[in-house]
Amino acid sequence: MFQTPISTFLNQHFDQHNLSGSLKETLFAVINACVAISSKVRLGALSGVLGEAGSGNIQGEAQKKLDVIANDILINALRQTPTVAGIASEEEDNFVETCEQGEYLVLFDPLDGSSNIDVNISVGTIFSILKKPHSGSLKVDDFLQNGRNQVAAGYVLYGVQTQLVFTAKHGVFGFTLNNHGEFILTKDMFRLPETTAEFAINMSNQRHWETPMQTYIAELLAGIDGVRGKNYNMRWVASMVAEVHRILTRGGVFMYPFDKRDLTKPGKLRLMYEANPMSLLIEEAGGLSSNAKQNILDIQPTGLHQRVAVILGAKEEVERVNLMHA
Ligand code: AHM
Ligand code: MG
Repeated sequence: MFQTPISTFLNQHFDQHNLSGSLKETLFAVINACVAISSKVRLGALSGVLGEAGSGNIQGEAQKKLDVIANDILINALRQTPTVAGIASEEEDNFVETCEQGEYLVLFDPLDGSSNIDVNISVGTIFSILKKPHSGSLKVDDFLQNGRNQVAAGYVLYGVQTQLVFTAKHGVFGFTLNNHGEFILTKDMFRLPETTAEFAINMSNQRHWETPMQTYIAELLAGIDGVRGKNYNMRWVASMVAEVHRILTRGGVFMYPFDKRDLTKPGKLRLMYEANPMSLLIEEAGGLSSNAKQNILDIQPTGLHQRVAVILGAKEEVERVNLMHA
């Protein structure tokens, strides 16, 4: 007979972990907006959300209709949430000040993995929550806090199932959306194995990487015949949110390293909207995250849309990448 694995609702979970007051209100506003995004994603062509928006974002990337829709849903929801002082989005040029009395700043990638939307492969929303550092009106510097300052972070994966994975530094928990629009606890604490035999990287960029990354990947590809003495498998979804979910679920290492095509960009992924929240989840689950030289959570941000190289997942692999770059 079918049984729900752990029939704890999100609200109960918050109570059990003493997550209350304005942090709870803020997280619920983000999560409810994601439920609305999920219903659009699920209907795809039936809700007219597929295809190009015909516009570009601050990152110089073409926006999909769903990028714009997800961004609007989140911004509208958070504007009406009095605990939220300000928001910053991967799709917006500047931050938005929403409520001067609010306590929290919410940063997000409204729809990560956009290139997958039209082909029905998993996409997701990634979010990061910081405390507003002072009362009074907001400046961009208020958002430029290092990743360790995050009070909560997570993502909602719009995949085969819609799943919420988040941490308020109380461990990493997973919830699955049921048919009534409720998130039910289905994973009580993700724990990441320290070793792995599975890696994720876009191999088509190989010729552009620096030598240490070339050497590291060559070692993995050599498998049992090389210095690592075991065979590795490779996966690449091109959706960081799906990649991180796989790693939290069954281990692995994910990399989007620096490459030499554009020396002004230290990587493809964004520190504030992607790397920081994912790094907090990975560390909370027992993994590690770095830009090959420094722990991502220790990087002092210099800009809202700053890019960064990302290596995250199983400790042994991230440490090996760091060692090769040392
Ligand atoms: P996006 O936020 O515009 O979707 O870009 C980020 C995505 C990540 O989800 C993914 O890891 C990467 O870009 C995929 O890049 P590539 O096109 O090189 O496969
Ligand atoms: Mg993204």
